[in-house]
Amino acid sequence: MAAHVDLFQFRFSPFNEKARWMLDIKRVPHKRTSVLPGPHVPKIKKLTGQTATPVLRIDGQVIAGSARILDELERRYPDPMLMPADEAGRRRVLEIQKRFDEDWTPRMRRAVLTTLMDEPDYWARTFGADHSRLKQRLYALVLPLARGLVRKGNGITGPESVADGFTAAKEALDFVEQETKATGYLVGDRFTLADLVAASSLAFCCDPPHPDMERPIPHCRGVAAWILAWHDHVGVRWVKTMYENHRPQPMAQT
Ligand SMILES: N[C@@H](CCC(=O)N[C@@H](CS)C(=O)NCC(=O)O)C(=O)O
Repeated sequence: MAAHVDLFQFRFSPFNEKARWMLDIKRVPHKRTSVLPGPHVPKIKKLTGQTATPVLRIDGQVIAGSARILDELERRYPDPMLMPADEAGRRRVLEIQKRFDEDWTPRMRRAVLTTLMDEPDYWARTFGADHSRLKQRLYALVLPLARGLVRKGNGITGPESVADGFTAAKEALDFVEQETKATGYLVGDRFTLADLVAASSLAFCCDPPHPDMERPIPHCRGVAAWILAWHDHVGVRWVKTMYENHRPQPMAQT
């Protein structure tokens, strides 16, 4: 019998995109619950004892942390296989995932969140995309009160966080440009979990045309400037190619 699978997510978030992409590429029917940053705390804490998304519930087993979720989904659903068959390849994939998860993605996110915080209406339409316009409006009204919490929760210390986010994006895009030159992929000559992780993280440098990562249009000023900054980077072209060739439509059921 098919497993009962629930994903508790933030819309458009790169860590959540890893879990969505994995579920979709493995063709796992699932239900998504989009929680709003801030109000999400009690629900996610009750489920997991911590507050970060994504959270996967699969046949009653609750898993927090995108890397653990990907690991479990790869184990349960081996087709298509996203880990290399050889030990060295597997080690390299995990190394790349760790670099994105612990370094580049949080640094880029600080920059993006800083600009989004100046645009409460756009913030609410983005994270609240699955909610009513009325709920989005109310959320936008209370958001300015939560700025301090968002800064603290994401390690945003000041304008230097924005500059550092740009540096991180440049490092990560240069990395994929360099490492995919030979085969088009980060590890070996086929699509692996490393490509899924890198493209999920870098999607917010280009908003690839996919319902899970293309933010509401028109973009707010900060998002438009961020995307423009990376427009001509070869790494961005690579991200779009990964989305075109390897990112299926959502398997989510309502
Ligand atoms: N290391 C975690 C990081 C997850 C994370 O930072 N999630 C963010 C959204 S992108 C979040 O839910 N933040 C709110 C919170 O931590 O309360 C993972 O890989 O899942």
